[in-house]
Amino acid sequence: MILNVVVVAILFAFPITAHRTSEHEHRQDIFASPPDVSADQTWLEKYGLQSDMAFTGPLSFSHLEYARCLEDASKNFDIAILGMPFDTAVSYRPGTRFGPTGIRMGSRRQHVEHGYTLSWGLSPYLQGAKITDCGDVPLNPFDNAVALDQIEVAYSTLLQRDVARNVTESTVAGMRAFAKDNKEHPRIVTLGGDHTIVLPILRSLHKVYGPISVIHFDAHLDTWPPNKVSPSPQARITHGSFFYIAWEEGLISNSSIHAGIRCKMLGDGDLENDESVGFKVISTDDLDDLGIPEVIRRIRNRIGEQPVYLSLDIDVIDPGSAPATGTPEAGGWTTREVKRIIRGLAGLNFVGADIVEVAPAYDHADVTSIAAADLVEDFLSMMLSAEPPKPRDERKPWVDKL
Ligand SMILES: [Mn+2]
Repeated sequence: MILNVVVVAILFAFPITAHRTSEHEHRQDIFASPPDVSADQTWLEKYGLQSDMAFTGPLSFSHLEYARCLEDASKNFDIAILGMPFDTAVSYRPGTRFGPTGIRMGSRRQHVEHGYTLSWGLSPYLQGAKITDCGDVPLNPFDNAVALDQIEVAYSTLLQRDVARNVTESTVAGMRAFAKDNKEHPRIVTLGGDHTIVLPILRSLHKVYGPISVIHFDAHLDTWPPNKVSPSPQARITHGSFFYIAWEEGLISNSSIHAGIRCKMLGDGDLENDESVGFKVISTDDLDDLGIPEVIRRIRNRIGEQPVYLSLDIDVIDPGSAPATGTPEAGGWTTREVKRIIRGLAGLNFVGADIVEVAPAYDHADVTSIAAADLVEDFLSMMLSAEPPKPRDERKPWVDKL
């Protein structure tokens, strides 16, 4: 009995990557087999298949199925995880080309059979949706014009793939009502990459959905008009100007919203410009003054029933909790606060999401990568829930029996 308890405790601490498939059902727990020194057996005979553990094996997000979806048209899914290793349009520290790999490293303790949380009351992996890690898009690191085209072509390629599930069994209303072709398209959660990658993503989404709203978590506005002395058209497009360009191109509707803004600006003119390209601002301090429920209410009210894209720059979080980013700003939100706001957005009509600006070289003990991976798991729950989870005390009231 005591041995069983110990074994269960060890397995809980070190979950083995064994998916519930017929092949994997035969995998054995290496901790569960008592040693038998007399038997002349192979590993397979004695311990079973060579299972991957949380800290071993090939690197895919949350140990999900990994596929090269761009080249294999037979791969379909409801939600794709897709890496965009791009960092050649930043104004300060580079390094987000390592973001997708860093976030996958941060997700190693996440697992399809360990996805249930108290805060959501569900596991995103058990909602009937097929979620696949589609790998990284090989992007040209020397020519931004080519790289941005590669991002758009890759995104559009996956966006046109058939969804995997029977949509009538969906836990959320299908997005087909918003698509110009009245067809349900898969959704993509992109791992950046610097924030510039959102421009070609919005171009791709526009072809399917037309103009969409954006919920933008960031310390910075990212709506700055392009530098007028730029020597080339390509140099207009940076991680600080891409939303301005998106507005110029008519990709976003005038009902977008920032959350977590606290950067230094030139002055009020920056905010007037920001509003003129379709954004409202929730500042970092607003969270203290208004509280989380009111921040959630304002975002939901702004977006309403429209199709919406979520873009989260990891620098919205305080650099103390997420130091590995290119342009850190002191005094940000905590990871917990951001997670609570994300939960409050479930049920909006999300057509896609990203997390960007993770530059793992500036990290300490994977702090930022772990936060980013955890937020991506929240994105999955958010996209697969018809409404925000009820407070835990409502789901299971506290009963004090003492
Ligand atoms: Mn940004």
